[in-house]
Amino acid sequence: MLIKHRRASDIHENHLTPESVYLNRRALLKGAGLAIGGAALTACDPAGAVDLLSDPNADLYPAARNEVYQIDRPLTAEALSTTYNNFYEFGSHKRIAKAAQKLTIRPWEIAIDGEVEAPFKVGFDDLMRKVRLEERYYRHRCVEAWSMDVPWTGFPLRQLVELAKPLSSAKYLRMETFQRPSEASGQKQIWYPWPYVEGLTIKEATHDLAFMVTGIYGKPLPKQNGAPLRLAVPWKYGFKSIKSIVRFTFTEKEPVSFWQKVEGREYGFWANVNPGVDHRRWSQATEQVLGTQERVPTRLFNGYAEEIGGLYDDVKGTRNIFF
Ligand SMILES: Nc1nc2c(c(=O)[nH]1)N[C@H]1C(S)=C(S)[C@@H](COP(=O)(O)O)O[C@H]1N2
Ligand SMILES: [Mo]
Repeated sequence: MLIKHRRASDIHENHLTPESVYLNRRALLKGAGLAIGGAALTACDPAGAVDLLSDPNADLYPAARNEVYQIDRPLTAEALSTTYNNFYEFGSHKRIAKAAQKLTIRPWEIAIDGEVEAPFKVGFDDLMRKVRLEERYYRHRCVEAWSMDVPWTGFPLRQLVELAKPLSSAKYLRMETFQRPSEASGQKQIWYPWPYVEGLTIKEATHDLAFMVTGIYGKPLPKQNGAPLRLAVPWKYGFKSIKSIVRFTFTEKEPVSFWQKVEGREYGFWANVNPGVDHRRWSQATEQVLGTQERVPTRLFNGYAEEIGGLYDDVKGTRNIFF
């Protein structure tokens, strides 16, 4: 019986968690709390830890790490990145981890449609057998001027684009989150334009950095971080990294995102990180590193300028890619 109560963290933590995480966590637990954007942060245990023994994809974790993606800062403590979340479907504040446990993630059907050879639906667990998982350490920069450093597990979005077989008319990929106000009380706030929508150009979606995330810290993704499937586009502000995706639609026209609809003067389609372009209400020059007392300079494309290379050569000059 005891084994049933083992948490994913008990099983994997000792051999998986890099030392930096422990150090960071210890530092975090020592300090009573810290202020970020006015909110007090206190340390707590990872919420909604996934029970690996009952997860149908447990055999896929931990995935081999892709060493190409390095970060020059310690990883953010798991206890912090799984309890300090933006997920407006569960409330417009950071403490949504508990409320997010209401989300039903099995079964989870994903629709692929629009400008494709033939639209289809695929269950998340079936999709997991069609892709190759790997682990990547990525920086994450929220538009609110805080950042974290996360070991994601997932697969390049390009693999999903290839499965979808888009037509040459497909210029953009529109992604959509679930719409279930009975599970996600934030969706009862009818002044928000639910469901959450995000979009990328096909060129961006097939860039190696664009990553579909299914896990974190070597385990399946907790609900509050966007289970079962979310995006990570680390050179863009965090709101582009849409969570709990149920639909991928290939389009000719540029999709309009959730945040563009909420406040089009503050949130544009591109949202590429640039310390030299301020938000309408605050500076983007520096960022508060979650779990530390440090404010550090923000970097162009969040430090991914080299990887981005000539990705925007054809749009530069015609569009402001930093909005
Ligand atoms: N569906 C959905 N996706 C979302 C959000 C959201 O509110 N709803 N918030 C975004 C923002 S602003 C950020 S910073 C990241 C936060 O991801 P995390 O909670 O895993 O750190 O998710 C992004 N994806
Ligand atoms: Mo964000």
